[in-house]
Amino acid sequence: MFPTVIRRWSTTVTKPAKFGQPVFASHPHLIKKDELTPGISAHEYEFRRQSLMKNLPDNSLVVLMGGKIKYMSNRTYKFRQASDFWYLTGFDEPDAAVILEKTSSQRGYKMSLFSSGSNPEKQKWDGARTTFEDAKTHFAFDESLPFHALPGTLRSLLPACDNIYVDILNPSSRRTSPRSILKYLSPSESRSEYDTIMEALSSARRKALAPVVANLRSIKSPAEQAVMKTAAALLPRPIHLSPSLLSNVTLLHLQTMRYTHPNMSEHAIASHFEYLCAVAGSQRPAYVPVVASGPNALIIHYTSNNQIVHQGELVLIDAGCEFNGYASDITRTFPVSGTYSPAQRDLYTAVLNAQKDLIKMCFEAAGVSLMDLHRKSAQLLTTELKQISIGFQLTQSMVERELYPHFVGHHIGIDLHESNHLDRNEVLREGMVITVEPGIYVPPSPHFPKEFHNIGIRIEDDILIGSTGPTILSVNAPKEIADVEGACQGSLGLEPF
Ligand SMILES: [Mn+2]
Repeated sequence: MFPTVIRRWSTTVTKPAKFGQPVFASHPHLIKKDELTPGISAHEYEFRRQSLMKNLPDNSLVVLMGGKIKYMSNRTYKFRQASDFWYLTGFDEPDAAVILEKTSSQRGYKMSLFSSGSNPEKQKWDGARTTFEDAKTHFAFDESLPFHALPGTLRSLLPACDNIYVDILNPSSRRTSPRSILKYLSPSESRSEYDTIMEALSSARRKALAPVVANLRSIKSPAEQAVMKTAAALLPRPIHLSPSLLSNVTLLHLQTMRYTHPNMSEHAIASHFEYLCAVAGSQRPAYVPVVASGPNALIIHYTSNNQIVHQGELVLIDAGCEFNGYASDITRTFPVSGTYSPAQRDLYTAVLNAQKDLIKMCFEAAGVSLMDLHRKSAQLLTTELKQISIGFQLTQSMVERELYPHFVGHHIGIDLHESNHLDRNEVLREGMVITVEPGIYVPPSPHFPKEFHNIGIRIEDDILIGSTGPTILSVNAPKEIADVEGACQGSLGLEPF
Protein backbone atom coordinates (compact mmCIF):
# COMPACT_ATOMS: atom_id res chain seq x y z
CA MET A 1 0.00 0.00 0.00
CA PHE A 2 2.87 2.39 0.69
CA PRO A 3 4.77 3.52 -2.34
CA THR A 4 8.47 3.15 -2.59
CA VAL A 5 10.21 6.47 -3.03
CA ILE A 6 10.59 6.99 -6.71
CA ARG A 7 13.51 9.37 -6.96
CA ARG A 8 16.81 8.41 -5.49
CA TRP A 9 18.09 11.30 -3.42
CA SER A 10 20.11 9.19 -1.06
CA THR A 11 23.40 9.65 -2.88
CA THR A 12 23.43 13.40 -2.30
CA VAL A 13 21.39 14.17 0.83
CA THR A 14 22.89 15.05 4.18
CA LYS A 15 21.78 12.63 6.88
CA PRO A 16 21.43 13.28 9.74
CA ALA A 17 20.33 16.82 9.04
CA LYS A 18 22.58 19.71 10.07
CA PHE A 19 19.82 22.28 10.54
CA GLY A 20 16.97 22.36 13.05
CA GLN A 21 14.47 22.16 10.19
CA PRO A 22 14.28 20.81 6.63
CA VAL A 23 16.61 22.45 4.11
CA PHE A 24 17.36 21.49 0.53
CA ALA A 25 20.60 19.67 1.40
CA SER A 26 18.88 17.23 3.75
CA HIS A 27 15.28 17.25 2.50
CA PRO A 28 15.24 17.78 -1.27
CA HIS A 29 11.97 15.84 -1.42
CA LEU A 30 10.31 18.57 0.67
CA ILE A 31 12.09 21.77 -0.19
CA LYS A 32 13.52 23.39 -3.32
CA LYS A 33 16.86 25.11 -3.52
CA ASP A 34 15.63 28.70 -3.23
CA GLU A 35 12.98 27.94 -0.60
CA LEU A 36 13.23 28.63 3.11
CA THR A 37 10.14 26.60 3.99
CA PRO A 38 8.32 24.27 1.58
CA GLY A 39 6.70 26.33 -1.15
CA ILE A 40 7.91 29.72 0.17
CA SER A 41 11.14 31.26 -1.12
CA ALA A 42 13.76 33.12 0.88
CA HIS A 43 12.98 36.09 -1.36
CA GLU A 44 9.35 36.07 -0.25
CA TYR A 45 10.34 36.10 3.43
CA GLU A 46 12.58 39.10 2.69
CA PHE A 47 9.68 40.82 0.94
CA ARG A 48 7.37 40.20 3.93
CA ARG A 49 9.85 41.80 6.34
CA GLN A 50 10.47 44.76 4.09
CA SER A 51 6.73 45.27 3.68
CA LEU A 52 6.33 45.22 7.45
CA MET A 53 9.21 47.57 8.21
CA LYS A 54 8.30 50.03 5.44
CA ASN A 55 4.91 50.50 7.09
CA LEU A 56 6.34 51.33 10.51
CA PRO A 57 7.38 54.85 11.55
CA ASP A 58 11.05 55.78 11.86
CA ASN A 59 12.88 54.68 14.98
CA SER A 60 10.70 51.59 15.36
CA LEU A 61 11.76 48.28 16.76
CA VAL A 62 9.98 44.95 16.39
CA VAL A 63 10.39 42.19 18.96
CA LEU A 64 9.18 38.81 17.73
CA MET A 65 8.95 35.94 20.16
CA GLY A 66 9.04 32.40 18.79
CA GLY A 67 7.04 29.47 20.11
CA LYS A 68 7.98 27.45 23.14
CA ILE A 69 8.05 23.69 23.43
CA LYS A 70 4.99 22.22 25.08
CA TYR A 71 5.06 19.06 27.13
CA MET A 72 2.67 16.19 27.54
CA SER A 73 3.43 13.32 29.92
CA ASN A 74 6.82 14.93 30.49
CA ARG A 75 7.88 14.49 26.89
CA THR A 76 8.03 17.24 24.30
CA TYR A 77 4.98 17.65 22.17
CA LYS A 78 5.45 18.10 18.41
CA PHE A 79 6.65 21.68 18.07
CA ARG A 80 4.73 24.29 16.15
CA GLN A 81 6.29 27.69 15.56
CA ALA A 82 4.43 30.88 16.60
CA SER A 83 2.53 31.95 13.47
CA ASP A 84 3.77 35.56 13.07
CA PHE A 85 7.35 34.56 13.89
CA TRP A 86 7.17 31.88 11.24
CA TYR A 87 5.54 34.21 8.70
CA LEU A 88 8.35 36.75 9.03
CA THR A 89 11.39 34.48 9.43
CA GLY A 90 10.72 30.91 8.29
CA PHE A 91 12.86 29.88 11.27
CA ASP A 92 11.25 26.80 12.76
CA GLU A 93 13.07 26.16 16.05
CA PRO A 94 11.67 26.64 19.55
CA ASP A 95 13.02 29.14 22.09
CA ALA A 96 14.00 31.83 19.64
CA ALA A 97 13.43 35.57 19.38
CA VAL A 98 14.06 38.11 16.64
CA ILE A 99 14.62 41.84 16.84
CA LEU A 100 14.03 43.95 13.75
CA GLU A 101 15.36 47.51 13.91
CA LYS A 102 14.17 49.97 11.29
CA THR A 103 17.20 51.60 9.67
CA SER A 104 17.94 53.87 6.73
CA SER A 105 19.96 51.14 4.99
CA GLN A 106 18.92 49.85 1.59
CA ARG A 107 17.34 46.81 3.20
CA GLY A 108 15.46 49.10 5.54
CA TYR A 109 16.10 47.14 8.70
CA LYS A 110 18.58 45.16 10.75
CA MET A 111 17.59 41.68 11.91
CA SER A 112 19.01 39.81 14.89
CA LEU A 113 18.23 36.25 15.90
CA PHE A 114 18.45 34.92 19.45
CA SER A 115 18.36 31.14 19.51
CA SER A 116 19.71 28.11 21.31
CA GLY A 117 22.35 27.37 18.65
CA SER A 118 23.98 24.00 18.13
CA ASN A 119 24.99 21.91 21.14
CA PRO A 120 26.73 18.58 20.39
CA GLU A 121 25.61 17.00 23.67
CA LYS A 122 21.95 17.98 23.23
CA GLN A 123 22.12 17.03 19.57
CA LYS A 124 22.63 13.39 20.55
CA TRP A 125 19.20 13.46 22.18
CA ASP A 126 17.16 15.95 20.21
CA GLY A 127 18.82 16.17 16.81
CA ALA A 128 20.45 19.16 15.18
CA ARG A 129 19.77 22.80 15.87
CA THR A 130 20.92 25.44 13.44
CA THR A 131 24.30 26.95 14.32
CA PHE A 132 24.63 30.71 14.82
CA GLU A 133 26.74 30.94 11.67
CA ASP A 134 24.32 28.89 9.53
CA ALA A 135 21.43 31.00 10.80
CA LYS A 136 23.09 34.10 9.36
CA THR A 137 23.85 32.68 5.94
CA HIS A 138 20.72 30.57 5.47
CA PHE A 139 18.06 32.82 7.03
CA ALA A 140 19.68 36.19 6.26
CA PHE A 141 20.03 37.35 9.87
CA ASP A 142 22.50 40.20 10.34
CA GLU A 143 23.31 39.04 13.86
CA SER A 144 22.89 35.61 15.40
CA LEU A 145 23.31 35.38 19.15
CA PRO A 146 22.56 32.99 22.00
CA PHE A 147 19.12 33.40 23.52
CA HIS A 148 20.54 34.61 26.83
CA ALA A 149 21.81 37.73 25.03
CA LEU A 150 18.20 38.87 24.46
CA PRO A 151 17.59 40.78 27.72
CA GLY A 152 20.86 42.70 27.46
CA THR A 153 20.12 43.62 23.85
CA LEU A 154 16.57 44.70 24.74
CA ARG A 155 17.89 46.79 27.59
CA SER A 156 20.34 48.60 25.36
CA LEU A 157 17.93 49.14 22.45
CA LEU A 158 14.53 49.78 24.02
CA PRO A 159 15.13 53.08 25.82
CA ALA A 160 16.07 54.87 22.58
CA CYS A 161 13.12 53.62 20.49
CA ASP A 162 10.04 55.70 19.78
CA ASN A 163 7.90 52.69 18.90
CA ILE A 164 8.24 49.15 20.18
CA TYR A 165 6.12 46.64 18.29
CA VAL A 166 5.68 43.48 20.30
CA ASP A 167 2.99 41.00 21.27
CA ILE A 168 3.15 39.93 24.82
CA LEU A 169 -0.05 38.08 25.10
CA ASN A 170 -0.75 36.22 28.26
CA PRO A 171 -2.24 33.06 26.73
CA SER A 172 -4.23 32.09 29.80
CA SER A 173 -6.11 35.37 30.02
CA ARG A 174 -5.82 36.30 26.31
CA ARG A 175 -4.94 39.76 27.61
CA THR A 176 -1.78 41.63 26.88
CA SER A 177 0.51 41.97 29.83
CA PRO A 178 4.13 43.17 29.78
CA ARG A 179 4.85 40.71 32.55
CA SER A 180 4.16 37.77 30.27
CA ILE A 181 7.37 38.50 28.36
CA LEU A 182 9.30 37.75 31.54
CA LYS A 183 8.80 34.04 31.00
CA TYR A 184 10.93 34.35 27.89
CA LEU A 185 13.79 35.94 29.75
CA SER A 186 16.42 34.09 31.67
CA PRO A 187 15.85 34.08 35.44
CA SER A 188 19.44 35.16 35.90
CA GLU A 189 18.77 38.68 34.63
CA SER A 190 19.44 41.37 37.11
CA ARG A 191 16.63 43.33 38.66
CA SER A 192 17.70 46.51 36.89
CA GLU A 193 17.70 44.72 33.53
CA TYR A 194 14.12 43.56 34.15
CA ASP A 195 13.10 47.00 35.32
CA THR A 196 14.49 48.73 32.24
CA ILE A 197 12.76 46.28 29.92
CA MET A 198 9.50 46.40 31.87
CA GLU A 199 9.51 50.17 31.93
CA ALA A 200 9.91 50.37 28.16
CA LEU A 201 7.27 47.70 27.56
CA SER A 202 4.82 49.32 29.94
CA SER A 203 5.10 52.71 28.28
CA ALA A 204 2.91 54.19 25.59
CA ARG A 205 5.74 53.51 23.15
CA ARG A 206 4.70 49.86 23.08
CA LYS A 207 2.41 49.01 20.17
CA ALA A 208 0.67 45.75 19.29
CA LEU A 209 2.46 43.95 16.47
CA ALA A 210 -0.24 41.40 15.66
CA PRO A 211 -2.69 43.76 13.90
CA VAL A 212 0.09 45.04 11.62
CA VAL A 213 1.21 41.54 10.66
CA ALA A 214 -2.43 40.42 10.34
CA ASN A 215 -2.92 42.95 7.58
CA LEU A 216 0.06 41.58 5.66
CA ARG A 217 -1.04 38.00 6.24
CA SER A 218 -4.61 38.60 5.10
CA ILE A 219 -3.60 38.87 1.43
CA LYS A 220 -2.07 35.61 0.26
CA SER A 221 0.78 35.72 -2.27
CA PRO A 222 0.69 33.42 -5.31
CA ALA A 223 3.09 31.04 -3.50
CA GLU A 224 0.85 31.00 -0.42
CA GLN A 225 -2.20 30.43 -2.61
CA ALA A 226 -0.47 27.44 -4.16
CA VAL A 227 0.36 25.94 -0.75
CA MET A 228 -3.19 26.58 0.47
CA LYS A 229 -4.63 25.01 -2.62
CA THR A 230 -2.63 21.89 -1.82
CA ALA A 231 -3.68 22.00 1.84
CA ALA A 232 -7.33 22.20 0.86
CA ALA A 233 -7.16 19.75 -2.01
CA LEU A 234 -4.99 17.46 0.12
CA LEU A 235 -2.89 16.85 -2.91
CA PRO A 236 0.72 16.36 -1.95
CA ARG A 237 3.64 17.08 -4.19
CA PRO A 238 4.00 14.09 -6.46
CA ILE A 239 7.59 13.39 -5.45
CA HIS A 240 6.44 11.41 -2.40
CA LEU A 241 4.12 9.16 -4.18
CA SER A 242 3.59 6.93 -7.13
CA PRO A 243 1.01 8.19 -9.63
CA SER A 244 -1.51 5.52 -8.66
CA LEU A 245 -1.42 6.45 -5.00
CA LEU A 246 -1.53 10.10 -5.92
CA SER A 247 -4.83 9.69 -7.69
CA ASN A 248 -6.19 8.09 -4.52
CA VAL A 249 -5.14 10.76 -2.09
CA THR A 250 -6.49 13.79 -3.95
CA LEU A 251 -9.90 13.18 -2.46
CA LEU A 252 -9.42 12.37 1.18
CA HIS A 253 -12.88 13.45 2.26
CA LEU A 254 -14.26 11.27 -0.48
CA GLN A 255 -12.10 8.38 0.69
CA THR A 256 -13.35 8.87 4.24
CA MET A 257 -16.98 8.74 3.06
CA ARG A 258 -16.20 5.51 1.27
CA TYR A 259 -14.50 4.09 4.35
CA THR A 260 -17.45 4.78 6.68
CA HIS A 261 -20.01 2.10 7.36
CA PRO A 262 -22.68 1.46 10.02
CA ASN A 263 -21.60 0.35 13.50
CA MET A 264 -18.17 1.94 13.15
CA SER A 265 -16.88 4.34 15.80
CA GLU A 266 -16.66 8.04 15.02
CA HIS A 267 -13.12 7.67 16.29
CA ALA A 268 -12.21 5.27 13.48
CA ILE A 269 -13.50 7.75 10.89
CA ALA A 270 -11.52 10.62 12.43
CA SER A 271 -8.40 8.47 12.62
CA HIS A 272 -8.80 7.33 9.06
CA PHE A 273 -8.97 10.90 7.80
CA GLU A 274 -5.95 11.94 9.87
CA TYR A 275 -4.03 8.96 8.62
CA LEU A 276 -4.80 9.78 4.99
CA CYS A 277 -3.68 13.38 5.55
CA ALA A 278 -0.44 12.32 7.20
CA VAL A 279 0.42 9.89 4.41
CA ALA A 280 -0.35 12.64 1.91
CA GLY A 281 2.36 14.81 3.46
CA SER A 282 0.48 16.94 5.99
CA GLN A 283 2.54 17.79 9.09
CA ARG A 284 -0.39 17.81 11.50
CA PRO A 285 -4.17 18.11 11.63
CA ALA A 286 -5.22 21.77 11.47
CA TYR A 287 -7.51 21.13 14.49
CA VAL A 288 -9.15 18.29 16.36
CA PRO A 289 -11.62 16.96 13.79
CA VAL A 290 -15.33 16.90 14.42
CA VAL A 291 -16.83 13.55 13.47
CA ALA A 292 -20.40 13.83 14.68
CA SER A 293 -22.97 11.17 13.92
CA GLY A 294 -26.71 11.76 14.17
CA PRO A 295 -27.71 14.12 17.01
CA ASN A 296 -24.04 14.75 17.90
CA ALA A 297 -23.93 17.07 14.89
CA LEU A 298 -25.99 19.58 16.88
CA ILE A 299 -22.93 20.16 19.07
CA ILE A 300 -21.00 22.59 16.89
CA HIS A 301 -17.54 21.82 18.30
CA TYR A 302 -18.15 18.13 19.01
CA THR A 303 -14.71 16.56 19.36
CA SER A 304 -15.34 13.58 21.63
CA ASN A 305 -15.66 11.44 18.50
CA ASN A 306 -16.31 8.31 20.54
CA GLN A 307 -19.77 7.06 19.68
CA ILE A 308 -20.94 4.48 17.17
CA VAL A 309 -22.44 5.62 13.87
CA HIS A 310 -25.74 4.00 13.03
CA GLN A 311 -27.54 3.07 9.87
CA GLY A 312 -29.74 5.94 8.71
CA GLU A 313 -27.74 8.67 10.44
CA LEU A 314 -25.76 11.46 8.87
CA VAL A 315 -22.09 11.96 9.71
CA LEU A 316 -20.89 15.55 9.91
CA ILE A 317 -17.13 15.61 9.47
CA ASP A 318 -15.33 18.94 9.97
CA ALA A 319 -11.69 18.14 9.35
CA GLY A 320 -8.68 19.73 7.71
CA CYS A 321 -4.95 19.50 7.72
CA GLU A 322 -1.95 21.75 8.12
CA PHE A 323 0.28 21.46 5.09
CA ASN A 324 3.62 23.28 4.85
CA GLY A 325 2.43 25.86 7.35
CA TYR A 326 -1.07 26.52 5.99
CA ALA A 327 -4.39 25.18 7.18
CA SER A 328 -7.43 23.78 5.42
CA ASP A 329 -10.87 23.61 7.00
CA ILE A 330 -13.53 21.51 5.28
CA THR A 331 -16.90 20.18 6.41
CA ARG A 332 -19.05 17.59 4.72
CA THR A 333 -22.23 15.85 5.88
CA PHE A 334 -22.91 12.44 4.39
CA PRO A 335 -25.31 9.51 4.93
CA VAL A 336 -23.88 6.47 6.72
CA SER A 337 -26.09 4.16 4.69
CA GLY A 338 -25.04 5.74 1.41
CA THR A 339 -28.40 7.37 0.67
CA TYR A 340 -29.97 10.48 2.18
CA SER A 341 -33.48 10.01 3.61
CA PRO A 342 -36.10 12.39 2.14
CA ALA A 343 -35.88 14.76 5.15
CA GLN A 344 -32.07 14.64 5.16
CA ARG A 345 -32.04 15.30 1.44
CA ASP A 346 -34.39 18.29 1.72
CA LEU A 347 -32.37 19.88 4.49
CA TYR A 348 -29.05 19.11 2.80
CA THR A 349 -30.27 20.67 -0.43
CA ALA A 350 -31.33 23.81 1.43
CA VAL A 351 -27.87 24.23 3.00
CA LEU A 352 -26.07 23.34 -0.23
CA ASN A 353 -28.05 25.85 -2.30
CA ALA A 354 -27.37 28.59 0.24
CA GLN A 355 -23.67 27.72 0.41
CA LYS A 356 -23.27 27.75 -3.37
CA ASP A 357 -25.06 31.11 -3.64
CA LEU A 358 -22.78 32.55 -0.94
CA ILE A 359 -19.63 31.34 -2.71
CA LYS A 360 -20.76 33.10 -5.88
CA MET A 361 -20.45 36.40 -3.99
CA CYS A 362 -16.82 35.79 -2.94
CA PHE A 363 -14.86 38.14 -5.17
CA GLU A 364 -13.46 41.62 -4.75
CA ALA A 365 -15.67 43.38 -7.30
CA ALA A 366 -18.76 42.16 -5.42
CA GLY A 367 -17.76 44.54 -2.61
CA VAL A 368 -19.00 42.31 0.21
CA SER A 369 -17.61 41.80 3.71
CA LEU A 370 -17.74 38.69 5.88
CA MET A 371 -20.53 40.43 7.80
CA ASP A 372 -22.49 40.95 4.57
CA LEU A 373 -21.99 37.28 3.74
CA HIS A 374 -23.27 36.28 7.15
CA ARG A 375 -26.41 38.38 6.84
CA LYS A 376 -26.96 36.99 3.38
CA SER A 377 -26.46 33.43 4.68
CA ALA A 378 -29.28 33.78 7.23
CA GLN A 379 -31.50 35.21 4.54
CA LEU A 380 -30.68 32.50 2.00
CA LEU A 381 -31.12 29.69 4.52
CA THR A 382 -34.52 31.08 5.50
CA THR A 383 -35.63 31.30 1.87
CA GLU A 384 -34.46 27.76 1.21
CA LEU A 385 -36.09 26.32 4.34
CA LYS A 386 -39.41 27.95 3.53
CA GLN A 387 -39.52 25.83 0.40
CA ILE A 388 -39.49 22.54 2.32
CA SER A 389 -41.88 21.19 4.88
CA ILE A 390 -39.87 22.41 7.90
CA GLY A 391 -40.27 26.02 7.06
CA PHE A 392 -43.77 27.25 6.31
CA GLN A 393 -43.88 29.35 9.46
CA LEU A 394 -40.18 30.19 9.71
CA THR A 395 -38.86 33.70 10.00
CA GLN A 396 -35.24 34.75 9.59
CA SER A 397 -34.92 35.58 13.27
CA MET A 398 -36.17 32.09 14.18
CA VAL A 399 -33.58 30.59 11.86
CA GLU A 400 -30.80 32.63 13.45
CA ARG A 401 -32.01 31.96 16.97
CA GLU A 402 -32.82 28.26 16.77
CA LEU A 403 -31.31 26.65 13.70
CA TYR A 404 -28.14 28.50 12.69
CA PRO A 405 -26.22 29.58 15.77
CA HIS A 406 -22.79 30.27 14.30
CA PHE A 407 -21.11 32.75 11.96
CA VAL A 408 -20.81 32.07 8.24
CA GLY A 409 -17.02 31.83 8.06
CA HIS A 410 -13.59 33.17 8.90
CA HIS A 411 -10.24 34.04 7.38
CA ILE A 412 -7.90 31.07 7.13
CA GLY A 413 -4.18 30.81 6.40
CA ILE A 414 -1.25 30.03 8.68
CA ASP A 415 -3.83 29.88 11.45
CA LEU A 416 -7.11 28.05 11.13
CA HIS A 417 -8.89 31.15 12.39
CA GLU A 418 -6.57 33.69 10.83
CA SER A 419 -6.09 36.71 13.07
CA ASN A 420 -8.78 38.10 15.31
CA HIS A 421 -7.53 41.52 14.26
CA LEU A 422 -9.19 41.43 10.87
CA ASP A 423 -12.42 43.36 10.68
CA ARG A 424 -15.51 41.39 9.66
CA ASN A 425 -16.86 44.58 8.10
CA GLU A 426 -13.89 44.99 5.80
CA VAL A 427 -14.67 44.35 2.14
CA LEU A 428 -13.15 41.07 0.92
CA ARG A 429 -10.14 41.66 -1.29
CA GLU A 430 -8.37 39.62 -3.95
CA GLY A 431 -5.92 37.20 -2.35
CA MET A 432 -7.84 36.71 0.89
CA VAL A 433 -8.87 33.17 1.78
CA ILE A 434 -12.01 32.56 3.82
CA THR A 435 -14.24 29.66 4.75
CA VAL A 436 -17.91 29.62 3.78
CA GLU A 437 -19.77 27.31 6.12
CA PRO A 438 -23.51 27.76 6.61
CA GLY A 439 -25.29 25.08 8.59
CA ILE A 440 -28.67 24.03 9.94
CA TYR A 441 -29.09 22.13 13.21
CA VAL A 442 -32.62 21.10 14.09
CA PRO A 443 -33.32 20.58 17.79
CA PRO A 444 -35.98 18.03 18.78
CA SER A 445 -38.55 20.77 19.48
CA PRO A 446 -42.24 20.13 18.93
CA HIS A 447 -42.54 23.13 16.61
CA PHE A 448 -40.35 21.43 14.01
CA PRO A 449 -41.66 18.39 12.08
CA LYS A 450 -40.42 15.20 13.68
CA GLU A 451 -38.62 13.87 10.63
CA PHE A 452 -36.17 16.80 10.83
CA HIS A 453 -35.36 16.39 14.52
CA ASN A 454 -31.69 16.00 15.44
CA ILE A 455 -30.41 16.51 11.91
CA GLY A 456 -27.31 18.72 11.78
CA ILE A 457 -25.83 19.72 8.45
CA ARG A 458 -22.90 21.98 7.64
CA ILE A 459 -21.08 22.34 4.33
CA GLU A 460 -17.79 24.21 4.39
CA ASP A 461 -15.32 25.12 1.67
CA ASP A 462 -12.14 27.21 1.60
CA ILE A 463 -12.51 30.05 -0.87
CA LEU A 464 -9.81 32.17 -2.47
CA ILE A 465 -11.20 35.63 -3.21
CA GLY A 466 -10.43 36.62 -6.81
CA SER A 467 -10.91 39.99 -8.48
CA THR A 468 -13.91 38.90 -10.51
CA GLY A 469 -14.67 35.42 -9.21
CA PRO A 470 -14.03 32.92 -6.43
CA THR A 471 -11.76 29.86 -6.48
CA ILE A 472 -12.93 26.93 -4.38
CA LEU A 473 -9.71 25.48 -2.96
CA SER A 474 -11.47 22.47 -1.46
CA VAL A 475 -13.21 21.62 -4.72
CA ASN A 476 -12.15 17.96 -4.60
CA ALA A 477 -14.35 17.10 -1.64
CA PRO A 478 -17.72 15.98 -3.04
CA LYS A 479 -20.78 17.96 -2.01
CA GLU A 480 -23.43 17.49 -4.69
CA ILE A 481 -25.91 14.85 -3.51
CA ALA A 482 -25.15 12.48 -6.39
CA ASP A 483 -21.41 12.80 -5.76
CA VAL A 484 -21.67 12.29 -1.98
CA GLU A 485 -23.95 9.28 -2.37
CA GLY A 486 -21.67 7.94 -5.08
CA ALA A 487 -18.65 8.35 -2.82
CA CYS A 488 -20.40 6.60 0.07
CA GLN A 489 -21.59 3.75 -2.13
CA GLY A 490 -18.29 3.34 -3.93
CA SER A 491 -19.85 3.88 -7.33
CA LEU A 492 -17.19 6.47 -8.19
CA GLY A 493 -14.84 3.57 -8.72
CA LEU A 494 -12.85 4.04 -5.52
CA GLU A 495 -12.13 1.21 -3.19
CA PRO A 496 -11.84 1.94 0.54
CA PHE A 497 -8.27 3.04 1.17
MN1 LIG B 1 -14.23 26.66 9.76
